Amino acid sequence: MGLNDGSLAIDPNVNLLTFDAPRELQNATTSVAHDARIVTALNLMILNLGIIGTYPATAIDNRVEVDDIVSVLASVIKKSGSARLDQETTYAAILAQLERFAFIQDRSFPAASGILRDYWNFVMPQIADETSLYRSASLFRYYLASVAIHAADEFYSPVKQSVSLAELQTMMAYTAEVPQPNVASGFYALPDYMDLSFNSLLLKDCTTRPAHPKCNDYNQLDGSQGAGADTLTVTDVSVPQSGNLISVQLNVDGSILIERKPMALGLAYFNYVVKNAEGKTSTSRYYITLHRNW
Ligand SMILES: [Ca+2]
Repeated sequence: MGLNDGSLAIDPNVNLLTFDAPRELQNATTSVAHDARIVTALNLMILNLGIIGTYPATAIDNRVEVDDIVSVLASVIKKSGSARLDQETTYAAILAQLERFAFIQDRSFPAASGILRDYWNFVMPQIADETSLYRSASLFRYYLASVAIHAADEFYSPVKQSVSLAELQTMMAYTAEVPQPNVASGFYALPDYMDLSFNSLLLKDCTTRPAHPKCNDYNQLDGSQGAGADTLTVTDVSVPQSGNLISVQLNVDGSILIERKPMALGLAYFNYVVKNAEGKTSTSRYYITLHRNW
C-alpha cells in the first residue's frame, strides 16, 4: 500500500501489528507522529471504502463492514502489485470489484475515483489528533460517501463529477460538530444520514422507510435498535444552521416532517433530542443531502 516507498513510506522497523497509530499521532518525535498519520489515514480510508461497499441508500446506520473491502484490496494488490490510496487508479480498481456496482456497464469510474483521491489529498495533511480524525471521518460518512456513490452510479441523475477544495472545506466545517455519543451512559443517540430528492418527507417510525432518527439510537435498557427503538420518543427538533435549506416539524404522534425550501441543494441537517422509557435523554443530528429533482 506504499508504506515502503515514496511519499507514504514509513520507518521499516514499525511493527504494524502493535503500532497504536491514533495514540502516536501526537508523539513528540516528528518521525513517529508522521508514521502515525500515514497509518491512521490508511485505516480511515479502508473504513470509508467499507462504507461505500456496504452502504445502502437509506441505511439505518449501525455498523460498517470492512471484511469485504480488505479482501478487495488484497485482490487489487495481487493483480497490480500495489494499492496506493493516494492514486486514482487504485480507487478505480477497488470500485470495479464492489458488488454494488456490478450492474454498471462502463466500470472505469473516473469521477468517483477522482473524488476519493481528492478527499485523501484533503484530509491526509489534517489528521493530527482524535478531533481532526473524527471530523475527517464525519466529512466522508455524512457527505462524501453519498457523493462518490452517486458519481459511480449511472442510474442517478445528474451525476456529480467532482468536488472542489472550497466545497470540501465548507463540508468539513459543517460536519465538525457532530455530537459525539456518550457511550458510557447506556443510552445514546447516533447520527443519521439520508439522501433526499423529494420536496417533503415524513419520517414516521422505525418500521416504515425512510428511517426515523431514533431507529439507530442505542438503548441498553432493551438492548435493541431498529424496530425496538419505537419505544423511544423524540422530544425536540431544531434547525440551527440549515434554515435556508429545510424546515423540520415534530408532530404530536412523534413523526417528523422535513420540507425542502424552494430549489434548495446541498448538505442540510437538523438536531434532535431523544428520550428512553427511563427518562434519559440524548442529542444527535440528522444529515440530509438535498439532490436536484428538477
Ligand atoms: Ca439517530
